Amino acid sequence: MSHPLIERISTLIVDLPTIRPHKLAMHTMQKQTLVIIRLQCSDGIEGLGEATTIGGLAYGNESPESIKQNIDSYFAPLLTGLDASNINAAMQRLDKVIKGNTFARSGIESALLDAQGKRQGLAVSELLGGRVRDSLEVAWTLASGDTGGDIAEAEQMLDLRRHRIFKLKIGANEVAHDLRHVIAIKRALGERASVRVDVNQYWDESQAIRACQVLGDNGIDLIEQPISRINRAGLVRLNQRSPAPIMADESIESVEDAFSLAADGAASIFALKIAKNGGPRAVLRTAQIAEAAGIALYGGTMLEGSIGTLAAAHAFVTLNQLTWHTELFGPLLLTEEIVVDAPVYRDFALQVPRTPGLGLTLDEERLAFFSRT
Ligand code: MUC
Ligand code: MG
Repeated sequence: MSHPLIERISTLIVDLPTIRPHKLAMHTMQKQTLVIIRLQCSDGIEGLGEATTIGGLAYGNESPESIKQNIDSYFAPLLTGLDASNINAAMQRLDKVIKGNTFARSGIESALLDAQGKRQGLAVSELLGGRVRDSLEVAWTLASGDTGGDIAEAEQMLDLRRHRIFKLKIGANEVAHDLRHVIAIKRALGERASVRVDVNQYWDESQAIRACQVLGDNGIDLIEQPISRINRAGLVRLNQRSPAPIMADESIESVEDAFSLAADGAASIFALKIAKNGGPRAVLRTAQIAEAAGIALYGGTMLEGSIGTLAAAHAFVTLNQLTWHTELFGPLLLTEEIVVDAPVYRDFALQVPRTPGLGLTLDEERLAFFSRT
């Protein structure tokens, strides 16, 4: 039997507006930029992937422009002509000659999985060993920058039965100001919602010691990446003394990071992101490390559009326990779509399609309209 070959890999940068400014400690988003990957195979099947980050270089080591350039110049020539149905062989070829670049790698792995799923008539979750759930509860991030506005937004989400878990992005302001903001929101929502914070590494240990105590004492359920990923020893100490559990996000830039964090006891929850680990299969290796170490799991996002969001979702539905649920709300933050059928959100959860591959079809007209030329 002849194998389908990878014939061509093309990349497109797409800019989509957000529904409101999204204020993070390191960057205020007015739009999101997606890198869309189209992987054409000799059997006529096309695999779709997405490699997306936040705020150019504000979050990680790769920007949309560098992702596109690196895939075009380095990834595509290595992969062209390989067997499209052998994902292990293709990804190991990349491992051999390309260091890092997990965001780009994740987009490529997603596209290979999408193509193989379409070829075999299987959803990506089935290729990954089989799903144990059909939907994923999804948190919403309150990041309008205004306490009253955030409370109104949360109330609306509760009324719509869209979200009942809220993550607050803090760290840009004085600690005391941020703590007042968080406590006011928790008081307004009470037991109707789980309220969590993401500091995106903006505190130092001396600030975090007290702030974690105050947050825990005021009913905040989880504290994400309070200090720099560089200060591993500080994270270990915080994990031991904080009354609210500490989640590692930026600390995990690879599967190997996950292993050393687990070995050091630096967090009791891991934020899984396909982009940080190099794809839906790679993120499951991080999940396995966490499971072995007794670390709880959370399905994170880089605020991807529909393609990247479903690539992550297909991996997350295969997990045994997802104690802290997910934040796969990226498509809901955007005012526009580039796929024909947008992912469905219902009853606080994302419904993960059972159709072949990722379960998405590009809307060629919308894609062309929003693509950079
Ligand atoms: C992060 O650091 O977790 C996820 C949701 C959101 O609003 O920003 C991100 C990135
Ligand atoms: Mg985070």
